[in-house]
Amino acid sequence: MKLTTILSAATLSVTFGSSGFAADSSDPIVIPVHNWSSQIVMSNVVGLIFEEMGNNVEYVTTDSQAVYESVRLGDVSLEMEVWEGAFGASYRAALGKGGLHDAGDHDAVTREDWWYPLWTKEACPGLPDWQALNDCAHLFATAETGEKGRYLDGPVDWLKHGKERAEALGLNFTVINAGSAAALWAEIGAAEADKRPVLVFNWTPNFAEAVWPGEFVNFPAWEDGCDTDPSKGPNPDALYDCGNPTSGYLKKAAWDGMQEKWPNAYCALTKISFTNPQIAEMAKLVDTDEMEPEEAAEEWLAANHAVVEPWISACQS
Ligand code: TMO
Repeated sequence: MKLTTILSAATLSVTFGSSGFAADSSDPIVIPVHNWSSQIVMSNVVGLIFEEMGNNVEYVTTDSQAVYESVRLGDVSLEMEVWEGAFGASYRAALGKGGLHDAGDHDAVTREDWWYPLWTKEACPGLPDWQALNDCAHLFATAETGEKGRYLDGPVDWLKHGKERAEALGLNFTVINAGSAAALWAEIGAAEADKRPVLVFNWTPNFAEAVWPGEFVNFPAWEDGCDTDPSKGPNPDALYDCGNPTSGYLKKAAWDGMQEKWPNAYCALTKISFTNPQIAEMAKLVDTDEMEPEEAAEEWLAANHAVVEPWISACQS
């Protein structure tokens, strides 16, 4: 090769290498997946984006609380859905120990809490105020719960502290953990035909809002420290006597080593930001349209490539 050719090749890569000479490691970026549809689909969409940028990726199914320790230690590389209500405490604990950091917020605004389909309010018109719940508890009673109302909370690893909430606020409800997200949708579906009042854990953005109009119960407003300081919230002796944040964040978290090991993928991660409708659509493709999450991710990405293209092109070396 002539010297001039070598020089101009070097010049070209300086000119066009938007992130310098650093190339991403060929080691797989390890992406954790959990037990609700939008997170699984979104994680697969992001995996496809990284593959399009020339990276290798690997998916691991992990507990949605323990994952923050795994990100901190670099066993997994990132987390795509840090919901403030469910995971804020575990995320903050891992942040405090060091090893992971905030990789930016999604555009989405989130809420996770006790929820009912609208027909429930016809039977219990004092809703959505939480103080209406005890007068209506009998409407939610089942053979299993006797005199008390039934509240179907999320799977245990979402740590919703429903039992503590019911106790702290003196609610005449038995709190039962669903075995899976699907069990929540089955509970609503089974109540729909005869418009039976039903109370379940739900969240937004989700597919459910397009299927069943409904409302969250309004609990005493969230105060920082409600989960660590009994003096927060209306019951001076109890934790968890507040609702979840009503306009919660949805963050991305990254292992501190990610930027150096996969600079281009990391750059894209910091730019990725999904909206409420985009996340609801990811869930719908699985929960309503019954696609496999991998297939749903391909479908979503094919329909929305223009959304992600700027994140890729801004970060490719
Ligand atoms: C963590 N989740 C979105 C299921 O509430």
